[in-house]
Amino acid sequence: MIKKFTFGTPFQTDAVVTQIPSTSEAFPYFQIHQENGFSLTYSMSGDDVVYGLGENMRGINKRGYRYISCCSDDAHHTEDKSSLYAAHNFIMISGDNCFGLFIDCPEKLTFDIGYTDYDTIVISTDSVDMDLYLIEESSLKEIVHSFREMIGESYIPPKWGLGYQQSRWGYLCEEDFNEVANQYESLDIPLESIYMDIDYMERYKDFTIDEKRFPHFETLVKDLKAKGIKLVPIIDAGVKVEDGYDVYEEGIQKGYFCKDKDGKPFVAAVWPGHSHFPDVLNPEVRAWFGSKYQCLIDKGIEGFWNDMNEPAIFYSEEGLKECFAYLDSIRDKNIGIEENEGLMNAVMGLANNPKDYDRFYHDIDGKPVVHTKLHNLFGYNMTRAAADGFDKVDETKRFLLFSRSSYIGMHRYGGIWTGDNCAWWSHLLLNIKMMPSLNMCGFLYTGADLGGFGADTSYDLMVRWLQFGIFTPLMRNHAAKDTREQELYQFKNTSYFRELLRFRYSFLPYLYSEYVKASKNSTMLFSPLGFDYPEDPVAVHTEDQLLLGENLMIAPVYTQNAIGRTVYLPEDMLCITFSAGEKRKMEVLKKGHHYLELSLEEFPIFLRKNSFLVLCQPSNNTESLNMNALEVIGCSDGSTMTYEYYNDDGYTKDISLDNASLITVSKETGEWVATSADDALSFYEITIMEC
Ligand code: MIG
Repeated sequence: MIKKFTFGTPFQTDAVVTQIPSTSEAFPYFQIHQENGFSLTYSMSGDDVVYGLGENMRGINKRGYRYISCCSDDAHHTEDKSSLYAAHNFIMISGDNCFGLFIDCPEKLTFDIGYTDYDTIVISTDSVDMDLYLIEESSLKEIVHSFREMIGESYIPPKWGLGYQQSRWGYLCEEDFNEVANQYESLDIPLESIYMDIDYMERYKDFTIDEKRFPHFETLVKDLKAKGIKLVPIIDAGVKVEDGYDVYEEGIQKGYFCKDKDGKPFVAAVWPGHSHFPDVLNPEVRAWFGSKYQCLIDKGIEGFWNDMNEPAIFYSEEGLKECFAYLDSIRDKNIGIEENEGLMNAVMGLANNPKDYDRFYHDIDGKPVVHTKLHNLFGYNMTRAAADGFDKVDETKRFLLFSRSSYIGMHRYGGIWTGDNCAWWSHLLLNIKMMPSLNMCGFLYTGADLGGFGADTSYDLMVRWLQFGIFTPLMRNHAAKDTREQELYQFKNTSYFRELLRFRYSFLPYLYSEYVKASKNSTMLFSPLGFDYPEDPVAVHTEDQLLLGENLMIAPVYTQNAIGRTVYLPEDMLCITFSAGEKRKMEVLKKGHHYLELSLEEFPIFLRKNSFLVLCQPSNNTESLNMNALEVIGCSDGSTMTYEYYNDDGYTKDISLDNASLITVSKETGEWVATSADDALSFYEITIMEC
């Protein structure tokens, strides 16, 4: 049951697809204060658990800290940070009361979840314009289900988007891309795509290609495609100010850029230097910006990543003036503590200065609205522009698309990656904990920069990170300029990586099937244990293990030099220890805690009782993967088991669970057999353990 409560005059964000009339009932559970902005206060009981907030720092249970929804380009997300690149204003409280709350408000919002006072939640904003959706159901799973139905189906990528992807900021020219492709090919390591970071563009101008460094762009795209490798270019939010550059000139002519207070196009500096932001909140501008992607699609490109769309700003002209004015004021001073602090703030505060968001305006139905009021919608609408543009090119085809910044609603148009993490063990753990929170908010196509973006990675971190990454839909190894090279062929033990990635491909029948079901049925792909075992307090407070789809649990190793880890089983389960793709050990373990020995090469998966996993023969590429010939592994007490298996061509948008096949595994005259009414399916190996 969902109720909508409207305060002030909210901006229509299109986050929600089912229209619900606002109720005039009083808003329950919370105390509302409307002086000095707006705030909602809720008293938690002793063991309330708070879920949600999507892309954010800290745990799955958000209690004890303060989070700020304000899309931020912060490349140093240490534990003390409160905002990342997204604003996902959905929380669920589980305790004496159990409900979900979505705050549809694109301004900065603060969620104090027991930070100031451990037993109190205070949600606050500067203004009063918002829609609140209160979702009351009998379980957390049902709350998520209702919420996700309301916000619409999650984006489903083309199947190749689930393959292994390689990226690095620093591939400069055609030779670099060929080199990556050739290295992977010669070592026989799977590779599905290579990402083009900002250096492919002509001086960082969107929708251009540097012809000196890419003299045969179309041939490059074609040749790599022939090897099963797709190129995925980046698109930045800022459009370079430069006479003669068509995107700039058209945008100026039609008045499509965000304006400053005097009505002139607002100048912000980003990669290309002085730039303007397309006013993507305006539908006409969205259609225009989205149509620009076609020039690359015409050259054979089938996927994109949208970056810098918080939007990130290195400095504004006014901000820079203020900075220089301050520097002038201390020029002849003997710099002591105060001036030193001022000096640091003046320079360091130039980039992503919140004051700049007050300095430009969107055209909303002919009226200027200051960016601050709508801040969290920019990346969402840039990505929506791209998705709508792809539909105009070919509405039957799935394109790969993900964004850095996002707001709930964007999950229908594309995925997100989780931004500039670091090659730190703590960020591997953060990656694990963030996945279910993202799924709650509709973001299924998501993943982190595997191996870490900033800082130099290490072999063991890469191994452990990939042992988790093989389960995340967006599986991309990406690194920053000037860091240690981390393509998998840079390490000694390439055969291990080959087998590990090949395992990912054998796992795709299950992952793809569960992904599509999660999108179509509005369910979680990764969920916290507490969603399925709400009565088990240990399960509820376990944050380093996740359920994956309906049958699996994973428990990644995320610490340096570990030779094993403790795992909590909320019920008896079949534990399979893999070394890359090889099954080392299979045993049924009892409910409770277990210490598992796991060498660097090994990782475990766990199957729930009376369920099975479908795998296929590995391959180096989704195109050559046969997802119709299946291996079945499971555990049963003798009962017959069924699984709804979904598969398709991976390219068209015609996706319906009506086309799923039911697989039945039953014991007949002492032997386990797998059957399906779908003649296309065959089963080459069946292993069922008694449990
Ligand atoms: O300010 O395009 O998060 O993935 O490699 C850095 C260069 C801009 C930030 C993205 C990162 C990308 C980088 N970009």
